[in-house]
Amino acid sequence: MSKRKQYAAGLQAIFSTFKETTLKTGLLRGTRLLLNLNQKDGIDCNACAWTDPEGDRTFAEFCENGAKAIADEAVRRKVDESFFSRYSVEELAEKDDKWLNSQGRLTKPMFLAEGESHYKPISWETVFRIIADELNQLATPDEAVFYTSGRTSNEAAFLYQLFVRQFGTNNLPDCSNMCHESSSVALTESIGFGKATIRLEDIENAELIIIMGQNPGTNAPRMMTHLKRAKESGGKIIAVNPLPEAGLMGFIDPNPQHYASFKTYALTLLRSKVTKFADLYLPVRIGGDMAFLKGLMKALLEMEKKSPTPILDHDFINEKTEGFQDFVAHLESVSWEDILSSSGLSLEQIQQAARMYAEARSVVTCWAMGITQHKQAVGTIQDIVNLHLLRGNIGKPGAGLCPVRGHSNVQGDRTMGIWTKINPIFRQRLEREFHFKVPDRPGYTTVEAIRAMYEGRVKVFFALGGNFLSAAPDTKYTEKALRNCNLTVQVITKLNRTAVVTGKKALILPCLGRTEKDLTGGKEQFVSTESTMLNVQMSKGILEPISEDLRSEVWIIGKMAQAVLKNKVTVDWERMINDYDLIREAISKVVPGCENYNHRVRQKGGFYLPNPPRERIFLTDSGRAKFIVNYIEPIKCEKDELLLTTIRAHDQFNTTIYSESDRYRGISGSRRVIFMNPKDIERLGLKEGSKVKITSTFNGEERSVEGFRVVKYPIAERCAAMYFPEANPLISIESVAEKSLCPTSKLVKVKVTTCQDLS
Ligand SMILES: Nc1nc2c(c(=O)[nH]1)N[C@H]1C(S)=C(S)[C@@H](COP(=O)(O)OP(=O)(O)OC[C@H]3O[C@@H](n4cnc5c(=O)[nH]c(N)nc54)[C@H](O)[C@@H]3O)O[C@H]1N2
Ligand SMILES: Nc1nc2c(c(=O)[nH]1)N[C@H]1C(S)=C(S)[C@@H](COP(=O)(O)OP(=O)(O)OC[C@H]3O[C@@H](n4cnc5c(=O)[nH]c(N)nc54)[C@H](O)[C@@H]3O)O[C@H]1N2
Ligand SMILES: [Mo]
Repeated sequence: MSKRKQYAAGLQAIFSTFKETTLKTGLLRGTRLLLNLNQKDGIDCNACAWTDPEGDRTFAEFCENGAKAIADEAVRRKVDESFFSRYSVEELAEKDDKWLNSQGRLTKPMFLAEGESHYKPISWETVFRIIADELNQLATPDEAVFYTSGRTSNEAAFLYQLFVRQFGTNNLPDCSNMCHESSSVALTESIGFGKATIRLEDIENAELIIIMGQNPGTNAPRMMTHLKRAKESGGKIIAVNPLPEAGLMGFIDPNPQHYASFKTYALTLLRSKVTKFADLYLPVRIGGDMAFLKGLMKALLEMEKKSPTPILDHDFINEKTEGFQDFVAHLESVSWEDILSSSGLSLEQIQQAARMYAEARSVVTCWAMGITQHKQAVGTIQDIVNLHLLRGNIGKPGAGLCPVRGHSNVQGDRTMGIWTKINPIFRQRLEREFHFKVPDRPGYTTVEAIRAMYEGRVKVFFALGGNFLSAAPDTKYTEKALRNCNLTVQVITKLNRTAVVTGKKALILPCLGRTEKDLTGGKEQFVSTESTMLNVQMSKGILEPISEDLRSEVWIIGKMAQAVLKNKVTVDWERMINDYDLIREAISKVVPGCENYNHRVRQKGGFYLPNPPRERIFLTDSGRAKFIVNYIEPIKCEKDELLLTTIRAHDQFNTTIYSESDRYRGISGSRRVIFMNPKDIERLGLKEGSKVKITSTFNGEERSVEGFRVVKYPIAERCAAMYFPEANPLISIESVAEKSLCPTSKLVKVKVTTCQDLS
């Protein structure tokens, strides 16, 4: 254990960056990679979806955690045939994700035949025969599920959904179903558009930035530079989070090119001169954000009644929105008592936030998983929109909504059609271009797919990236679901639990990562991705692939499509996989906003997709942005129950764990901890360091994990936090967000008791 940090980055971030890259990839290779990262013709960093700056870029357009992610992919250690003959699948299934990942890069396609104990090497040709045999003998195409994680490129994603829909199903769940699905659903209903309405310059020009349920210092570190610029031009920050995260409190910019001189840079680092971030930190109770937002809006209405001049933007409300009167009536009916008890905040804190909101001429709200992974996530996000509509804080400079997307291309994958539903224009164009009928039945989302596998309604599980088992809720249930399948297939770069907890048969298909050169079709290919602020850019790897048996995702999909669809083919898959420009031509014709894709993606810095709300155009049925009423459902807890949230440490990328430490929160040595408020520790008769069992109850069913250590932490009272994915066995498969079906990974009711068998 070390001291909890009060700011993010600084000297330690620089040390960590160079340690990670040089130790894992070597000094030269590591430096080459870093200098190439996020440059205009370089590699799009695979660590998060943050947007790159528009103008000139500095030589260091990376952050500590981007460096870790890139180094983790570019490791030189290999998992080869001998590894798989040494360990049976059963033995591998006993290992955790950290161990599996640390074995190195996968190098050969491997097959686990039915009844066998070990994976064996297999040729690519046989791979596609096995997949085709299995898929073509299903009673219906809906018995197969095709998952996507958000690192897949636009080109691969477009081809994948085309294949899956030609095969005959919309079963295209993705990691977004566990991530920002709530944002997409909420925003589409409210403003007719499911993405961010801002660009980087809006953050820098905002007079107020509200950061809710997001930990930027760890999960989007490049955002810190823009927050710092906003602060330097007089902007204020309100942080809403049950944990006082280091990156919300302050920042020391580690990029020398962001300073006027080397001297100021050196002095800032050496003297630890922190740029203070949060002007107001609100330790909201877990799940209390909707109550907080309603309180803030109610306070605004009360202020307006007393103020000689209007506080709300009535012109905007009249011209651009609908539902205002009903919404005001709703706010008036919500009691302060409910607001205060649900949010866990005081009236003064909420009123102060309201004053700051009213004083700011432009406001940006950013949010992430602390908001989306809740039962009432969609309603909460709609209240964020309502708040912005009240003062016209959308579609004007320095103002707007910013769901900060996670995986580096999760947003692009959705734009390219990875979705269990389909946009009508997209559908029409896809059918016309490729002469087939897209199936009507909406596909299974992630949670629905798990249930379907569990119940035997799905027999083949194919994953384009990701680590489904560890990422999904209800680990034991999901494990059974996967084991129920006839065939499970993982297109991955590194070993993970989903590759070793398998269906009756299983395939591991090793693919190229972003850092590697893609020479498919005998020429250097590039791919493209979309950032959280709708910037589409190319990405081109520079390293020699770690093994000659690796294939690109595009190649794997194209070959699979030919093997499975055989003579039903209406797409020239072979030409497309040999020349990605042809895929991009198809994207131009099918995907709205992607016209002339080949040309525009080659421009330095790429291009932006259309963003109607940024121009105050709302593509809802009425053409107006909607005030939508949602009601607070108070979360009732028993006396000895706590609300548990599951969070990421500084040394992990989702299910990929780099080390056992979490520097900013002062944790080292073990991730098996539970963060608790000192008062709760005392009230429950526990002690700092106690080894505990954590039990969740949902719909009368109990789930538990044990052997976790209590850590005293300034977390909001009656709240607790554990790391994802260690805590996933506690989340019931039935516990999902309304409308979006996102697992409620940030809201689990638990009891914490001392472990019987341990001191
Ligand atoms: N280095 C690194 N970068 C990443 C990732 C990674 O694992 N590592 N993952 C990527 C992905 S896929 C994603 S989606 C993003 C995730 O980025 P984040 O959403 O920042 O990640 P989480 O750790 O899940 O953090 C959620 C934050 O919400 C807070 N929180 C929890 N419950 C509540 C609540 O009820 N209300 C409020 N207001 N706050 C709450 C937590 O304290 C925490 O600060 O990051 C992306 N970038
Ligand atoms: N309890 C809890 N559960 C959560 C969350 C939470 O906050 N709490 N967060 C949820 C969120 S936001 C998300 S996005 C999901 C993440 O779910 P996933 O996206 O499924 O999981 P990852 O851990 O990102 O996937 C890592 C694996 O991807 C493979 N991989 C890496 N790079 C590439 C590549 O370039 N191509 C291919 N094909 N494979 C690659 C590697 O083999 C690696 O093992 O987890 C969700 N689960
Ligand atoms: Mo995510």
